[in-house]
Amino acid sequence: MRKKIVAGNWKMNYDLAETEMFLVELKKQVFPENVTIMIAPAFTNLNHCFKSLREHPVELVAQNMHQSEDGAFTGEISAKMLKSVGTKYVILGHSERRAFFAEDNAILAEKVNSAIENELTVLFCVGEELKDRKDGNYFEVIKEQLEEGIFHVSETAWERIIIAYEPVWAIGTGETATPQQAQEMHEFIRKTIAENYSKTIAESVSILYGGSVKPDNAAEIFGQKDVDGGLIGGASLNVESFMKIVNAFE
Ligand code: G2H
Repeated sequence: MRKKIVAGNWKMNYDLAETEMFLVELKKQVFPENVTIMIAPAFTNLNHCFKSLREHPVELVAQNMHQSEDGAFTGEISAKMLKSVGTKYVILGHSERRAFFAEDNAILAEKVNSAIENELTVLFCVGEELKDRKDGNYFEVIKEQLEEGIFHVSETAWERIIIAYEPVWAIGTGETATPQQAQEMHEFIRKTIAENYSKTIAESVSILYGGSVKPDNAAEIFGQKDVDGGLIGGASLNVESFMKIVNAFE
């Protein structure tokens, strides 16, 4: 049985006081047992969240990390540092990192290695741009991102990998992929993993959908056969809407 996951990607939102307000509300909630709930606050608030959520079934995710263990990389954060403050997961390859911070597949492959070596679980994002969707070459784009960014890892490393399909044209735009478009791509991703590794690995990997998931569209998207949950941006910043999404599984 694949894990069902709902992860909130806070992006560059919420300072410490705002984070604390969110946590106070979040800790009042009843969490379903069949869903793994994750939040990805800013680096500066990870340790506070870790201490605050110790007794609660909410996993902590970092939004990025540097590929090196340590050294002269001013302003960067390593996998080891993330682990030391209670973080178990890291988002790598988010389209905003690819677009605004020039993270290419080669850098992402190195980041994946460092995360796995440090026993973090990677939420590896892939997604095509609107032009690719319109040109009809979106499967090729996703295949290349997988091949160059993550298909170098060993079979055993797949225990620490989650894939997030986030079509760039649906991120923060209010435009969501249809459930059929999401299912079609998730099925393709699973098939591609099976071809490069094995059917067993492909069947065990959770593949999340991301891109304008909201309380009113989550159930239909999560109801697709190969969709195992969501990576949620805007709608995860409010506890009520986040919990509606968490509870959207059948
Ligand atoms: C996609 C998603 C979260 P949103 O970036 O990763 O954001 O739900 O705001 O489109």
